[in-house]
Amino acid sequence: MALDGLKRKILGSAGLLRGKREVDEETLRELSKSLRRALLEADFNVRQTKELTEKVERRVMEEEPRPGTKLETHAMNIIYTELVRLLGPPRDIRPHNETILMVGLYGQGKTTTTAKVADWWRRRHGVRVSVIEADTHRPGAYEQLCQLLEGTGVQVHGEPGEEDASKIVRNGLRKFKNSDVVIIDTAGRDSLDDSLREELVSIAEIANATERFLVIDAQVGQAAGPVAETFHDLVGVTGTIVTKLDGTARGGGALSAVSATGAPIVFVGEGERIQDLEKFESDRFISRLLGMGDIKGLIDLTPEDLDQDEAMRITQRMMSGRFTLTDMYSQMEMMSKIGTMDKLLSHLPDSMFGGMGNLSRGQKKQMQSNLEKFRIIMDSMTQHEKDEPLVLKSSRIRRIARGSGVTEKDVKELLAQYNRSRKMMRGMKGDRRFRKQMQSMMDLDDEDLGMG
Ligand SMILES: Nc1nc2c(ncn2[C@@H]2O[C@H](COP(=O)(O)OP(=O)(O)O)[C@@H](O)[C@H]2O)c(=O)[nH]1
Ligand SMILES: [Mg+2]
Repeated sequence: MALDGLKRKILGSAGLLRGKREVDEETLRELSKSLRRALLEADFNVRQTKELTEKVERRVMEEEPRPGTKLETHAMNIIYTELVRLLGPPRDIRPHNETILMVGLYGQGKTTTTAKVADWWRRRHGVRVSVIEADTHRPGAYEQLCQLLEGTGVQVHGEPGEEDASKIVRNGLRKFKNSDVVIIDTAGRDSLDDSLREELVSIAEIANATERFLVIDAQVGQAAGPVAETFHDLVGVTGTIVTKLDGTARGGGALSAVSATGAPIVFVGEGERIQDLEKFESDRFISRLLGMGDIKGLIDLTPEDLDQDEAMRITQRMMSGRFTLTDMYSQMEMMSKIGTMDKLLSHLPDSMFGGMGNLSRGQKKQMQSNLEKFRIIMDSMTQHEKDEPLVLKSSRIRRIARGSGVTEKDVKELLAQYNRSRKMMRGMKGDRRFRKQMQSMMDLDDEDLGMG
């Protein structure tokens, strides 16, 4: 796992509060110091580290742990939410109609990542994916790409010996005009020289790419920030892929530097094999990094830990009566951030989430396992389908089932769940008592809820 050692050190920091009933200043200072050291050792930027530890220190001191929550858990929750905040919100991608240009310096993992992303897309979305090898400088690049993609069903276009990269791209795009996703691998140099600049700009123009992904090696550390900015000026980077996170304990440098540039991290590479790619979502990444799944019962987040803006947005949508599949998805995502459903439910009015408070333990468990499946199914839907789920008739249901590798029954289950949630939202809108509870819980007034 990436960033080895960081987990142990962070657990150690929070562990300073073990067995304590109150936070004393000395322990808090120790905690803050050891957290700072842990982050700096993982190469996080000095300023970001300082801000994060100060924030954690203040929150541990000022915020009351919920009744029954140990101080240590309280501190872990705060550290978790602040790390997630630091790495930024997840970056959505569209499953279809994408032309992706991969750019980056030499040896960063562009060709490997091109193959990984192609295979990921095919597996995840069940769409036709093709790749174009436009690196005319490295002999054997085409061969390398073909080898990586052998047996995956992803088509490769290359013209070994051809020196004009633009020509290869033009030919490839013509050949793959029926593909749902086309990914173009380009050449890199040790540094961004004039000829590479010209070549990239010209390919970018011809390809008219919907995404320009910068591939960057985690070893680069905080220098990833300036590199990202340089490429951004050149081709308008829409997302970053940080590779070789498996190979360094100091990956925090690249991750945090890239997050700070505003070119969000879309994937991370964690190995040489084609399947060693992860869609980057900071909350999942951090909870895995901190091993929150392993530490049973350690994390029990409270509604206050959730992103307030997101909570507010969903509540407004719910109350306005417009409730899309995407809203349900966000709602489910919020829920899935909470360790267990019971914990969340104890904070919510009974009527919310379809009276789930009254479900049996078994039913709740079932619900949790559905979350992951729903997420995968919805990744295979278009934006329009998510906005207007009523358009989902049998042929679309069939396509989505195929794309996400589930049965049609699974898709129908998701739609049934959506219909139940939607009805319930409608019911709640008219329920004055519920509105009051919602308002006091989230500190909203009628205007915030679209009722003004
Ligand atoms: N450990 C590890 N190695 C990687 C990863 N991504 C790429 N590599 C290796 O890095 C080297 C350079 O990769 P390549 O794709 O040829 O880089 P390019 O020059 O940017 O196209 C190869 O040996 C890859 O196997 C990764 O996520 N983890
Ligand atoms: Mg290459």
